[in-house]
Amino acid sequence: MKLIIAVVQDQDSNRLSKALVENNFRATKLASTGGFLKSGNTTFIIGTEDIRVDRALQIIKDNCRARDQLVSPVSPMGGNADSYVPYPVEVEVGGATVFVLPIEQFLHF
Ligand code: 2BA
Repeated sequence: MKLIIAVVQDQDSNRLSKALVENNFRATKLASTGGFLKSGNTTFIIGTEDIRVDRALQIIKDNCRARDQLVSPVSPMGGNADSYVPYPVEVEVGGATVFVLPIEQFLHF
C-alpha cells in the first residue's frame, strides 16, 4: 500500500476531489500554505493499493494545471526579513507536487 501526498492549487482542488471520488479513491484534503508564496494551497492525502497508484497519479495530472502567479512583496513589519523579496516575481505554480510513500501499516478501526 502507498500514501500519496499531493500539493495542489486551491482552484483545482474541487475538481480533483470529485474525480478521485468518482474513481473510488479515498482521500483527505488539508488546507495548507506554500512556504515560498505563503498563500493557500490544498494538500491531498490518498491511501491506496500499489496497483492503483498509477491511476491516482494520472487523475491528479489530468485535474491540476500549472499557472503563473505574480508575487507582490509584503514588507516584513518588524518580522523576520530572511525570506523577504523586494520586487514582484512571477513563478509557475503546479500543476501538482506529489510524493509517493510506502505505508508500513494501515489500520481502520
Ligand atoms: P510554494 O512554496 O508557495 O511555492 C510556489 C511556487 O513558487 C513553486 O511552485 C515554485 O514555482 C516557486 N518556488 C518555490 N520555492 C522557490 C524558491 N526557493 N525559489 C524560486 N521559486 C520558488 P511548485 O514547485 O509547483 O510548488 C507548489 C507548492 O507545492 C509549494 O508552494 C509548496 O507548498 C509545495 N511544494 C513544492 N515543493 C515541495 C517540497 N519539496 N516539499 C514540500 N512541499 C513542496
